[in-house]
Amino acid sequence: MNYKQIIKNAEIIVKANSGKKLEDACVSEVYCAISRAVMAEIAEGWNKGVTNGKKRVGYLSAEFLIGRSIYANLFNLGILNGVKEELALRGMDITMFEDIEDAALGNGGLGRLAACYLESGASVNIPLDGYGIRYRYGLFRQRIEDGFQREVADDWQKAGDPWSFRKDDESVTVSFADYKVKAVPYDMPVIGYGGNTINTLRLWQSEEADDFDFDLFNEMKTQVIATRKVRAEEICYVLYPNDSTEKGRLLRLRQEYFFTSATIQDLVRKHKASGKPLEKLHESLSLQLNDTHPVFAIPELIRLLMEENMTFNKAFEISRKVFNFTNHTIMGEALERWDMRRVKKLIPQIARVLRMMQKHIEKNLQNEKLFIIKDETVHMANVAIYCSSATNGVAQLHTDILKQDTFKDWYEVYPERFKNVTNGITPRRWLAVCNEEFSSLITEYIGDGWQNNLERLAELAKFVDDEKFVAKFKAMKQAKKQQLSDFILKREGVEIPSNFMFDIQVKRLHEYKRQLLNAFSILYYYFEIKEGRMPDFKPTAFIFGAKAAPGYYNAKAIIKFINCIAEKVNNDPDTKDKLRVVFVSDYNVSYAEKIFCAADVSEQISTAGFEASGTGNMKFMLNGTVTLGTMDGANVEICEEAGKENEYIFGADVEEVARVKKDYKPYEVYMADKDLKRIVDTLDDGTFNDNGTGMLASLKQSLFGGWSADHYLVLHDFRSYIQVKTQLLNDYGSEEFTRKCIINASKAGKFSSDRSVKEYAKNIWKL
Ligand code: 26Q
Repeated sequence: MNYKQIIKNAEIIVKANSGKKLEDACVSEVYCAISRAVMAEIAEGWNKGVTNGKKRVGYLSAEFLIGRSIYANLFNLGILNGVKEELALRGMDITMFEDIEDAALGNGGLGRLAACYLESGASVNIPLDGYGIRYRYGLFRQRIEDGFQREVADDWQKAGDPWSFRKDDESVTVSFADYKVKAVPYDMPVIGYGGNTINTLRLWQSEEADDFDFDLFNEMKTQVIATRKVRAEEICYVLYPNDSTEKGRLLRLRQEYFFTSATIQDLVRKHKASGKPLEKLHESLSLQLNDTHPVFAIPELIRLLMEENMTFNKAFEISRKVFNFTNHTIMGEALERWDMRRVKKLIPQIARVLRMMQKHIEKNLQNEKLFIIKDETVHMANVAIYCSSATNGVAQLHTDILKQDTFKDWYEVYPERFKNVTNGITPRRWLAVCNEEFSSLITEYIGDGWQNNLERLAELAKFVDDEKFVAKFKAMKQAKKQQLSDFILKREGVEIPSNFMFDIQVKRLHEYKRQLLNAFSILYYYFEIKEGRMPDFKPTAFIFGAKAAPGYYNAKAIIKFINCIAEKVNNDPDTKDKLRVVFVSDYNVSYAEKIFCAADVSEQISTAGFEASGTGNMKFMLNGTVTLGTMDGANVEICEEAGKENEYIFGADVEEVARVKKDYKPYEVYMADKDLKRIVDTLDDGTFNDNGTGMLASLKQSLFGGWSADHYLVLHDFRSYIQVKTQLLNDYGSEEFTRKCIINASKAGKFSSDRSVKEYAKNIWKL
């Protein structure tokens, strides 16, 4: 693609829109103009891919955590540097687009995975399209006020949405019992590496079904007019900010049916238009269900096939061949269930199909452990497993747990349906674009080609003892740390010296992810240093980034706790030269791009058995960082690839967790360890002030009280964590440590999402 032409076209667009010269336009005008110029340029090639006769795959997901599109798109088209230079010639800096909001149409791992998979699909030339919801507001933006999280609406389209084409003529109608809405598709191009394949992310927006009713207007019933509009538009109003559960909310049910019905109607209509019989739908279509959120697509497809005069049994068989299901969470409370009375009230046409499915399973399996509906509750995961060809976990350990535990009864009946596909990340966004310094170093030593063949990073192993390479690697890391330090100073007003070790934990805030354990360790080192027991402690900065679900009280308490610790530690003259703590606000994809590449330590410390995979762990590894973690999720495979001796592993493994939980007495652990007791006591002994909310004290209580006291074994794993973390702190700065970092990057090849989507294509979609 000709970048000079793109800029020339952008100049014309700006002139047409505002009469201005490009260099006089504001950031959002330049952004929209360049994006639109690219859209014009790719339009033709984009439409080509859609018409080939082979099987296409739809990735159905309630979330796509896209982040910023402009840099990644320009990069994949091969014009990022060219555009940068052209802008510079006009006195503009391409980093100005950092003012453009992320498209944060997802919560965390599951949504970001969907975005990585689409990018990889296009990059390895797999016909993979995404289908989801065009939320008016994405994941809330986070402000930290006096150490507390406050949520602010995320108006992600503020600068416009130049990466979408609205396709009015492809709208469909979605029917609820009480009203109908129009679903309007907005198509975003998914540009693969090299720009050869462009797939589509189709996001549906809900609007009023009928045109504006003039009779009502004449009668001055404007209230009625407004109500209709609001009722339709509220469906896509906002992304649910919960990344585990959200029990029985009606609007969530509407969202799920809205986008799956629109998607299935759209696909069935296209299939019919192709002239092929619906009996052969599975030969040209596979659909991947990203967790249970899109599972209403199954009864919807059965319903539509039956409307075309197919029998239930036939419709079921075809649907079973079309669908596949990915589970992303082990935790029982995250398994979606809906009260059938609600389903019936809102979408009776779907309630009927679900009942037929229950009859079908009773007749065919006669196994009362396996059901679709039980006690008037529909279990969405069961719908998905029963009416699909494959169910997969997202890391080997996770898949093992699904087979042995979560879906044991299903596994016994359908062992061949259970598969593993370990997650991956796109090396374009998570290395090539976000870490130019490391990218050019890699290319200098092993040449190009690793960008779409990540296994080639293994060739770096040859240079772990090459002094020049090692020195350059260190300089690269130092440069990235300096950049992050500057950014944190600007954004948070906190000084993090770049010669400190950077120990980083960024991910959603959840008790099972154990940010609290990390916080406890900081207090441990704080007391040790303050009281002179650790004279050789190497200066360390502990960096956190996390959003808590707005209603998750303990998670919010942990944010406050970390901020209290930061204030204490950063301002204490006895420790400020050795310890810094910062909780960065509004952690998102764009912040992540600056953070992963600047880390010395990657904290992956979930209670074993609870983190399905993790993908942040892979982003750190790819950028040359060691993992301080438990044997959980994909950490296990990171150890397999890089060698356990190159990571810092601690704590109970899955077996030990099970053993300990049988007779766990957290209060005794606390009483028996005076350092630990002193640390835990800071939650309610007046060390910190939580503005009278009582949040910190109740956080302490959750470690002891009730049936689920210290459910995530924070106290149990504390000593093991401190021991390994202290070893790590000692190793930092040594040749040996740098070696481990480099080995990690060189062994990250497996974790490319190119590998993951190829496995889906071969083992699940059978392309
Ligand atoms: C469910 C019902 C109603 C509202 C919201 C939800 C909901 C939304 C998001 C439930 C769960 C999620 C997100 C789950 C998630 O992100 N899981 C993560 O998936 C990653 C990709 O596979 C894994 O790497 C992580 O280990 C897993 O936690």
